[in-house]
Amino acid sequence: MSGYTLVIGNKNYSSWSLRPWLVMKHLGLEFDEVVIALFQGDFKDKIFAHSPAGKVPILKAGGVDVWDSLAICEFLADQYPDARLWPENQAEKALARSISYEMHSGFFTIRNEMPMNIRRKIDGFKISADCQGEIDRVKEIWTECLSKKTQEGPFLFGQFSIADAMYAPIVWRFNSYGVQLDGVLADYSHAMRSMDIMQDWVAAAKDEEWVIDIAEV
Ligand SMILES: N[C@@H](CCC(=O)N[C@@H](CS)C(=O)NCC(=O)O)C(=O)O
Repeated sequence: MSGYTLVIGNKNYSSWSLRPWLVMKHLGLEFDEVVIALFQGDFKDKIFAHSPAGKVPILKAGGVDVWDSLAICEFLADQYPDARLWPENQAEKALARSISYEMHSGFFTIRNEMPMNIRRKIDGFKISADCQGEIDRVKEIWTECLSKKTQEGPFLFGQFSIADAMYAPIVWRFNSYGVQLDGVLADYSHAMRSMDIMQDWVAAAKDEEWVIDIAEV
């Protein structure tokens, strides 16, 4: 299938947009990108012009529209089975799906208190007890995956998978707000941040001039 368009929000802030964008770049797909500056002017009308759900990201795939980050990732996994966007091993696939859906449906405190803001690097950020609890859960997840993985590679299941895409914004949040990572967790964060496709996203985020005040905590 060709003729993809991915509608996304500001690269500096839109954590949900980053996830399917990374997966599409990882697949090496050619696609058009429509970036909508969120929370500015008639941004909502611009989003509604693409999807009745009124949120980004949205994938337009040759007559098929898919919205919601994880639905887009699942659609791509179905379209490109040979790319193994989920691990092949059934136990690892179940774990990868569980942690991806856990991210998609939870971690509200991290999302609220530590918005993704790729440009930002803050010293002495005060982390609430609730937020610390969620940070500890993320560290537990990463530690479990990295210790159980059966494939070679620096990512949660060895090779890059949808699970890494789902946790990519968390990697940036930990980096921006100074969450300390050691050993294998520090290595994982470094591997994620060093990916060429991630660096391309970061460069574009740094070039953006839009500022969303509520995300500048
Ligand atoms: N569950 C959705 C969440 C999408 C979402 O909340 N997107 C934000 C940007 S990161 C958005 O469109 N915000 C604009 C608004 O809520 O009006 C997904 O996974 O894609």
